[in-house]
Amino acid sequence: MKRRNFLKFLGLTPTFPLVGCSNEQSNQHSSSSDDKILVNKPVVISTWRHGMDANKAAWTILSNNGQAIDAVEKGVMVTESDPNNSSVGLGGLPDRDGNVTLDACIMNHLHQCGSVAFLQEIENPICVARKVMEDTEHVMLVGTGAQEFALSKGFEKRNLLTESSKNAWLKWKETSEYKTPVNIENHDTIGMLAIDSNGNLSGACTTSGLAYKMHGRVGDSPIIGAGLYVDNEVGAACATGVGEMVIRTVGSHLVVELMRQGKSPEEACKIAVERIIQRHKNIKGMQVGFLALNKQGQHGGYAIYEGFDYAMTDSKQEELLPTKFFEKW
Ligand code: SD4
Repeated sequence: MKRRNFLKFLGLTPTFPLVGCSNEQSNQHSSSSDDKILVNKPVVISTWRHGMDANKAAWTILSNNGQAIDAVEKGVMVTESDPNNSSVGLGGLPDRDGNVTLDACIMNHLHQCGSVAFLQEIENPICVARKVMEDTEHVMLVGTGAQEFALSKGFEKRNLLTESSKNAWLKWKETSEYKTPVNIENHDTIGMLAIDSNGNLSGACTTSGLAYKMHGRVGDSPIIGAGLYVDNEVGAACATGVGEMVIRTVGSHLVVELMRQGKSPEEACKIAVERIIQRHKNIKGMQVGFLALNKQGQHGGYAIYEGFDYAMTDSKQEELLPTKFFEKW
């Protein structure tokens, strides 16, 4: 008797069994009856404390047998539309010239993806990214082209600079001193990963990027493989933090490929963080965190610095989990 069937026979249906034990299992299609027994699903995870509210919207869909792609889109929209979040969508801190410019991408279980970058005056860039994925033959639209596309799809222009983000920018302008603002205290990008009741994975990532960045700067968040990557045979990963460091190491793709080789989500994220540290000379004070979710519904994260939490919701719990971090400075 196969080990899986033996455990089933004993009535032991461990949540995360046999993960990474063999290619045979990780390559199985989600509809196999064995997977249905072994996989913890649905599950949704997302970056930072604001992920708790975003997860609630995603869970409404997942708990009603909805699709992961709908869950991640609706989930991160909550954060995009929250004026109190200063690094995503409405109320996001602007670039050094006072423009709020947004980056977002989405990827589904069919390996389809869509992305927008340097998009202005559209409150929910994730929905535009989904339209790029579904209604065009392209993956990525940027700047005015992305905005024209959004308007053609019925999205409306809106001023995304709130009183408070405008005041913060005006205060910053008094010194105009540019320090990479993403340090261990200041993170807001939302990345969300979900596995639905059919065992299909999807992910979404959306941000207004680094505050007071150069006009035209694009980070990792809209770049498939950097800020987000999904491979429905293996798992999904997303990143938060200083995007340049994530782009240089194609971080989320690296995490997924490490899970393909049998690493757990947390181990994969840890190795990706170590790669970033190895490849950069001076990263003191600069945070990067990864989250990962595998095909069995296991999840984990890892960051350069302490303080990176993630929201996790499954049928048993709704909680904010701390990640481990690099300790060997
Ligand atoms: C960026 N990765 O634009 C984003 C910023 C971020 O938490 O994640 N902030 O580089």
